[in-house]
Amino acid sequence: MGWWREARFGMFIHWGLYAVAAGEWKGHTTKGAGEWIMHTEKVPVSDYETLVPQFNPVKFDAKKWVEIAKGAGMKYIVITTKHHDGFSLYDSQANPYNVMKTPFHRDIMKELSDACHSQDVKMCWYHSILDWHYPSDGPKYADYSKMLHAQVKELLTNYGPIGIMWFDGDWIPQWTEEQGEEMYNFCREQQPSVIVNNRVGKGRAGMSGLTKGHAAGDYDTPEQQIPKSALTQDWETCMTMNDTWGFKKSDTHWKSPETLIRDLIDTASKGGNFLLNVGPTPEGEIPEASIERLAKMGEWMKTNSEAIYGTTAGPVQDWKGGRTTKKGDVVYVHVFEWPKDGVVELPMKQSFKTATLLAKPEAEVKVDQDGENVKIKVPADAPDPIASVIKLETK
Ligand code: FHN
Repeated sequence: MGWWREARFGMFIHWGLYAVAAGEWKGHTTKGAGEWIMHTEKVPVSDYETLVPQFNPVKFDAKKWVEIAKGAGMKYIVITTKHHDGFSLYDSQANPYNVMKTPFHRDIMKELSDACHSQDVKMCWYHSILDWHYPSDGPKYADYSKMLHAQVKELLTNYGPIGIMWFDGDWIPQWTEEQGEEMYNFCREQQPSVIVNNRVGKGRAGMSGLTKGHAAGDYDTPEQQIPKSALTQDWETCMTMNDTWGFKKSDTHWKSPETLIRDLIDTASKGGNFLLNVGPTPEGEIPEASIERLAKMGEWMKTNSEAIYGTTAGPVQDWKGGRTTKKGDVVYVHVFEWPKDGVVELPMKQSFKTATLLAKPEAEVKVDQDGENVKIKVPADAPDPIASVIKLETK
């Protein structure tokens, strides 16, 4: 888990036939998320398949997508190789319902994995156990499970080193914890160092993304929420930037850059990873609104990434002034509300020798300890209105 704990920040990509629908079906805007349109609008398989000849994302540019992720400070990319609609974005022998049957006729996963490997970004695969195109119930289920294993084998054999197998659609009754354990081992047989999330089995059953008791998988996957407090096991929050995972043209409910940066800090302050989603357009572009927000996050990370990468949960939790993260003896104080009296106060008995503003290392910052609290005397103005980081060192 070393690289994963170091990374702290990744890009989720939900892309597939549903991007062509863009959240609309026969002139009606779907209520649910873009990638659920086949189910929400009760689209028969044969009707949904009419999207196949329309999938031609001529503006797709793997190198550009990876540059955007890297520019935001993201260290890994998790992309939907197959979502619940059953359509695969790569040249699959196991699943003929795939991108090679579209006018685009290119192996998107090959192009993206090559771009990731050349830019030192970890390539990771999302793969749905639930499959609306291949009815995975009743006697046919054994055949489906064979196809599922064959796809996982392709994905872990043909595209170089893969960081994570990110399973989803785990809730279907036909899929059991035992099958999850077997699939976990199967993945590790293909690539011994691949990380597998807790949706490979029934790990997230019963609680919002937290593993109850023992279940297969290397980390927990809370979704659209950041746990209230630090967890003991490894975990990653996945989140949308608006309200949909797959592209939906009507969804312009974008979170602000401030919210997104503070969500990243909040997640890291509790020892978790932040997997932030983009839903590319039918033309193959990451939406402009997403690019703008990722660029703002990248600006903040350029100055402050040492307070995120490789950190663990901070020593002060539930602090109203902001958050804390930790790296060995160093404590990073992420100040959200800059103090009017020029003193940042933290309920900590520990003493520190030096305090440095990451955004203004030349600024004079004094740190004292009054027995109960650390008191940091800071300049009148916050160097960064969203989050200003103070690095506290003991030596
Ligand atoms: O149903 C999916 C949903 O479409 C999306 O992929 C999210 C992302 O984690 N996972 C499932 C809902 O939990």
